[in-house]
Amino acid sequence: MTLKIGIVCFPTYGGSGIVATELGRALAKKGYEIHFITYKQPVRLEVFEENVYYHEVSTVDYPLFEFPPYELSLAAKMVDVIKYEKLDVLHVHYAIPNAYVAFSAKQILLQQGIKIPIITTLHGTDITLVGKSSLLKPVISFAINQSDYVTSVSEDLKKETCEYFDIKPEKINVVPNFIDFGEYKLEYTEKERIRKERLKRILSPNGEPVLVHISNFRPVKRVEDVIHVFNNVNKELSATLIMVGDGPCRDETERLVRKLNLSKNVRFVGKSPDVPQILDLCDLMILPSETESFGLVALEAMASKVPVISTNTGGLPEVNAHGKTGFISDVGDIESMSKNALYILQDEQTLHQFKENAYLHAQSFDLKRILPEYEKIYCDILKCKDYLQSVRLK
Ligand code: GMT
Repeated sequence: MTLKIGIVCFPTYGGSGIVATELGRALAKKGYEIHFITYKQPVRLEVFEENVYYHEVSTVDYPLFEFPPYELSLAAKMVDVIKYEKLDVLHVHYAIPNAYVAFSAKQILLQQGIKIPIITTLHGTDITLVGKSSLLKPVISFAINQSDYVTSVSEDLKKETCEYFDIKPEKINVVPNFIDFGEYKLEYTEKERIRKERLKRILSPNGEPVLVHISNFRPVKRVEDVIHVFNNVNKELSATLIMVGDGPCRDETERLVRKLNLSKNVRFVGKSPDVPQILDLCDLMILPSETESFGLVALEAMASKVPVISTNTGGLPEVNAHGKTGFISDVGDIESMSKNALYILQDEQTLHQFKENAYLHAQSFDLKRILPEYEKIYCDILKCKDYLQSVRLK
């Protein structure tokens, strides 16, 4: 039996899209037939991959519409793909608007005698920021409650969701984000080793530590805190900082770097598809987010043996083990983050120990361990009496 799974996500650089895409690709490698439904080719998806299909949502343009009705187009595409491709299950990532739209599609299909279970994965800002608008609250509560199965990427996000919305804890199951260790290469051919050493020399000609921050440069990431922490570190020991990503706070951050006279030490590289390659050159990540339901970049860093200085907000303490894989501090506590960064970087042995700890801890989030959890959810949901008809034997 080949299960046909529809995956709906945001296709851009955000963490939820990355998790959804990596999940789909991993399932496809195991033989599941995966149908992505999004408005753009997901960033980490190749144009052609075995068992993977991509269905683009295009919006309706008409002079009357000041805002193209995206939700309508998405619902129409879901209905069309589920029917035509005979999907068994639809997995939507990010509650807004995907969970609500999936519910509408499900109702439309029910009228036509087609039953499709909906799984919703909550990622973070869909609950902690956007979802907390009092206007949206009843719609989000409804959409989550109507999903046949709900997962959240951390215990903290589950707690927040249940506290704020009208949702019972037993409705939500925590399935943490994962890392595909196959992508994080720590062994090199001679040629790759020479290339890495050459790049490392460019970034730190005198063996200076290389710090890194990766985000979408939104206010929630508190990117200016990264610069202040780096400034304090750099006063004690000369260092380099790589800023990866782009977003609304980038300009003001670049101005701050100039003001603090740090331009020679800080490199803004913009959005990059080469995150593992960049992390491979780094010694320490700084993630001072205001809120972070999981912190996928922290996990990506740890998988590359990069310890993490982060805040203690949201799901970050579930990922970054204090005193072991890095340190966690209160939001905005620049002094504590700077002190902790300097502690890790104080000598080679301490840094080495934190790097090894980070790598070991990241392995508990290995794709090999998390993928079966999702597979079990798909199988459990399709074995429900109500859905038996929609499981086809091939
Ligand atoms: O805000 C972002 O960084 C993007 C956002 C998203 O949904 O794409 O990220 C959220 O989902 C990620 C994947 O599950 C989590 O790792 C991030 O922690 C979470 N972001 C926040 O909670 C701010």
